[in-house]
Amino acid sequence: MNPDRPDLQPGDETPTRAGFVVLVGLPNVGKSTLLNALVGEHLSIATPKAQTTWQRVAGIRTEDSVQMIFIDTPGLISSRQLFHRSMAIETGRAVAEADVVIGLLDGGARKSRAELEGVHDLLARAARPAAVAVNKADLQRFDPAAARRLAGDLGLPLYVVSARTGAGLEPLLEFVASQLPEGPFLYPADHLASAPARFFVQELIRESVFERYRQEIPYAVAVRIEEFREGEDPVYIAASLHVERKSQKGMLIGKGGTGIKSLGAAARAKIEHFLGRRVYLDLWVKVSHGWRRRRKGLAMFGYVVPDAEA
Ligand SMILES: Nc1nc2c(ncn2[C@@H]2O[C@H](COP(=O)(O)OP(=O)(O)OP(=O)(O)O)[C@@H](O)[C@H]2O)c(=O)[nH]1
Ligand SMILES: [Mg+2]
Repeated sequence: MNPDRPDLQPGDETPTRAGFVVLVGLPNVGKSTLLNALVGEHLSIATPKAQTTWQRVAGIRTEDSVQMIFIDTPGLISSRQLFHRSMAIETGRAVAEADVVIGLLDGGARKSRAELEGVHDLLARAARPAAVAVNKADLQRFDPAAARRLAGDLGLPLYVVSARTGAGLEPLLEFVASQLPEGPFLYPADHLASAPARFFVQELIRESVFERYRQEIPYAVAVRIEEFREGEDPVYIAASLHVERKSQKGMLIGKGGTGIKSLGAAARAKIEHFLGRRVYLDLWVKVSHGWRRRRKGLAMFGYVVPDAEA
């Protein structure tokens, strides 16, 4: 018997399907917003700034006999910087493990041919079922022409969606369900996420940093959860925020500590909503010199460490 389908008798089950559906695309096209819309929960942080997502984030959608594990990925960027290479490796690994790949484009922003080439090449090389989706259909300036060209060139189906309004998601979901391999569910049917709560807490703090600070600050801040005491009420959480330079520490803390105070209040509200519990949030700012440029720095925060270049 299928433990997730106690309503069915042996012999009369529709075979279950399950697998990984990877969302890839340029930065800021709405991959994280789409993952959240597909799962119905704010799991992956999404902000107006490019390169918000630094790691894979999984969100699980189970309906009837199909389990889709959507994987959000860092936006594709070609850059030799160590941390950008780390993110590109992360995205590449997700695609290598995918059962279905969705190449997402932004119908509200013009992109150069060179930029779109990266998406084209990735989808062409992926060698697995794939589709092109063009997002932000709710915008007045929406133009699907580039996405239509890309889908046409690759011989892939095209879906028009709005991650913000949820328009157009059903046909995309039907396509995904039809392409997934037959097999048992990989997670219990009521699970929405695979990462532990502390991962989401760390990300919600990063989201607050992205929303409240400008210029280089959001990109310089790594967050580490130092303590997470769920047995207490309110839940006690201590997190360290690591900047790259001493001057950034002052910018993060702000005059008389006002910056870090209001950051803490904003992040705490998000975390309380996510956990459905009251939270005491303790934030500490530290300097980890140039952490993004050092392999040790990336390892310290759990990011992929690229091999040394030949
Ligand atoms: N109008 C509109 N805006 C959207 C839609 N989907 C996403 N956005 C906005 O686009 C911006 C980027 O969204 P994200 O989901 O963070 O984009 P991403 O592709 O994950 O970006 P990276 O993590 O940087 O690669 C945010 O301001 C979103 O609110 C949509 O369907 N319509
Ligand atoms: Mg993202």
